Amino acid sequence: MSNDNKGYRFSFGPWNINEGNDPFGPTVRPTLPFAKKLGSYKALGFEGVQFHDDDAVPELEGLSPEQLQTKAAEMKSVLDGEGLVCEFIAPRLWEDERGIDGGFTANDPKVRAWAFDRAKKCADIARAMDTKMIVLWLAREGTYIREAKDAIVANQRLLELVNTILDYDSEIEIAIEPKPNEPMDHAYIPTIGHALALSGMSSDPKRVGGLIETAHAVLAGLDPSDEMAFALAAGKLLSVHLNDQNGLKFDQDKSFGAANLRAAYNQVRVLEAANYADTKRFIGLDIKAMRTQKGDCVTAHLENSKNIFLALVDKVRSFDKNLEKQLIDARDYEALEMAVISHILGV
Ligand code: XUL
Ligand code: MN
Repeated sequence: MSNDNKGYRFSFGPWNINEGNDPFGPTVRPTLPFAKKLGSYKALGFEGVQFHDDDAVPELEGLSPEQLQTKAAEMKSVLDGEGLVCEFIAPRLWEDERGIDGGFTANDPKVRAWAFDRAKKCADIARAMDTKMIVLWLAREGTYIREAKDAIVANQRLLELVNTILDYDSEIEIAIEPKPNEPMDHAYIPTIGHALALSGMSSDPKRVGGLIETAHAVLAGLDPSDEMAFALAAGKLLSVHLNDQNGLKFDQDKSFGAANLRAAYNQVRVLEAANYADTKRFIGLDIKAMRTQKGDCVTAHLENSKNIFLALVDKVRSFDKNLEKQLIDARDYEALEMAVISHILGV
């Protein structure tokens, strides 16, 4: 496979080079130093690094604002040295003990104050690392039982969060990454429809959009390409997390196209139809290596997913558009379906 990225820019997060632990078993691979992970990006044809706030500035909680700036600037020069850019910063509240029942929607006002403050720190880190984008994956902002929180108030608090970030930094843009469940029974803002409704209610809707993850859409029982289309129609698809998901179970983060190649084709198709590559926004991956995979620096899942994406770009571009039009005009969707499948299979 060549290194031609066909006009697209690719990113992944350092957590995608993982140690293989899951809820039923410990790590099976060593934890790599961050520098070693960064070293693999260019070699694999990736240019963007997705960061949680504490990936960018480890142990940020104890730092003064000046120290935070210095550490973020240091990470920025490390990226510069590697020829990489930061795609986004995402607040990681869910690993802190204070965030045990969520942060922004926590019932405890002290916890909410901490969470809102952390979102502002994210904006500071984003500015120092030369990105405009904050990603909100709302991990524990939901409930295990409905009676635990006031859902109306919780949604209002999420709106307050969005407005707080927008006010704090007049250049920042917010990409909400919806997910319907896990770790919670039900999460608030489960779909892109919810995310864009929140955007519409915000003080500056132009700066609030979505990041759509394939697996999250499938977990919501929705088609990822249609979720992307909804955001694209509003001009609000700020990024994607391509991966795959085999039905309704835990969030699998499989390689792109590995569970449903036709759905993967359709995600590429909608991105191509919107000329997403021309926006220079990233094709982000969010993929776990299989626990069974041997080796220290396990990256095949990332390379494979990018190659599958690029192969599907070729498939989308080479599909016979005249035939497509004829079959649509004739309303012969049986023939259209067979034409698509034959094309994907190469037969
Ligand atoms: C969780 C998930 C996160 C976000 C970043 O399901 O997808 O890794 O993408 O916080
Ligand atoms: Mn994700």
